[in-house]
Amino acid sequence: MLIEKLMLSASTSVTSAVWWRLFNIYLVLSIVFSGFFIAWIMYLVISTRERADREIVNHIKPGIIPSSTRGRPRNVAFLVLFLVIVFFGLFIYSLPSTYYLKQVPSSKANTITIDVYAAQWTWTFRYPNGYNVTGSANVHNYTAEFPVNTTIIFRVTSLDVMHEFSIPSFKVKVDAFAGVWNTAWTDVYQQGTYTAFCTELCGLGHADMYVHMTFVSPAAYSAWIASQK
Ligand SMILES: [Cu+2]
Repeated sequence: MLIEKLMLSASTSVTSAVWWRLFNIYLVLSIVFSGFFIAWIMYLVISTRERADREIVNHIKPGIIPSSTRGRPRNVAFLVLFLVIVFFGLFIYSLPSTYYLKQVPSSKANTITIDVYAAQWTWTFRYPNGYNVTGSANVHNYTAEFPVNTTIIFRVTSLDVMHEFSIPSFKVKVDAFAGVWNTAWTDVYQQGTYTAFCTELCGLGHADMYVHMTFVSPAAYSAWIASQK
């Protein structure tokens, strides 16, 4: 469908697919409403251009507030009511998706939990078998693999200052605070290398604080993790 081709999306994961669906609805409504209002304002500007200056001069007198019955108050009331309905409609529509993304799945069979340690200025992944991988712009020759088609729960903490664990491709973003475990999750269905960034200014090396994550098939992941200690 044409509309689907026009939509912006990068559905590499369950979480980003939900995120993009919501984003595109906001995008389409924004274009439709702003287009309508711009067209309406242009129409009013053109259709009322001759009378405008005289009427306004007549209406503005020092110390006198113009009558509120001037114009079309009922139309304005309908418009405001309509916009309020749209606003709350979108708000309510967004709640299930927001809840879905924030709610870490607890009872899925195919799940692995990765502990993520932020530090100035590296990321360390701790796998379920205790294997650690540390990565950053200044750490070379590391490999951090993850399985696709698997629910991955990230438990995120910091060893020093405040950081934020962010994987833009999956729309995963969670604060990293010392002494606190925050969780985020995703389920990736496209193999490839993605990058997690720190998105909380955390000192001199902040810009170097990113780590590459390689998503491979579950079988390849199992073989890789089994060969690490
Ligand atoms: Cu940081």
